[in-house]
Amino acid sequence: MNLANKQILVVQGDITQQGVDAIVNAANNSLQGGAGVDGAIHRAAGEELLKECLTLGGCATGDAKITKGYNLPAKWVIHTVGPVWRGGNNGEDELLTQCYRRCLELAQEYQISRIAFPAISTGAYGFPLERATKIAITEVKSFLEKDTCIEQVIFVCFSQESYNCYQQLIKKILTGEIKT
Ligand code: AR6
Repeated sequence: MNLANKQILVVQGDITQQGVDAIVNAANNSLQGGAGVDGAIHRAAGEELLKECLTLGGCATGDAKITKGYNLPAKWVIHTVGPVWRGGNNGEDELLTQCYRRCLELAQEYQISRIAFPAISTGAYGFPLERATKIAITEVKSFLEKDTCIEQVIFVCFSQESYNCYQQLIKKILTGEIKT
């Protein structure tokens, strides 16, 4: 495992304020905006973001699409669509893993070095927090172990509960206490 020159951070806050190269949006298939983090990102970016999103033809669950960041501090927004939790036996884990992977692949393609993620699917889409957090950290860790231009990944947690969960799991996963 070589994470020597890479950084994974957990912060509590609002992803729209992050001064990184790209922030990730937990969107829906229409890419036409919504509530939660999606609503916050569209409000902060301004209406140009919606205009660009409307040209993209939606996004499949587990996939990701990139737009400019407009009025956001971040240059780019990577929109991904997490799975709706339907009990856990409907491919939810794989689809959530794919969300993180596709976002990181797009970031790589656009030579992005700093990227911030929200806790995809853990709000309106009902994915259990701890299970989603393990998937998020595991996928980011394995991506950063490869040869990539991504240097820093920030997990931006909105709630205290989510922040505590990420803090606990990140230590255990990065130290190998939890095998992934
Ligand atoms: N910054 C960071 N995280 C946030 C912010 C913020 N400003 N606001 C909320 N969160 P959700 P989902 C957290 O519901 O579950 C939308 O309507 C929130 O506390 O935003 O993937 C879309 O259009 C939670 O931990 O996304 C879709 O229809 C996490 O972001 C649907 O919701 C994700 O919660 C997607 O549902």
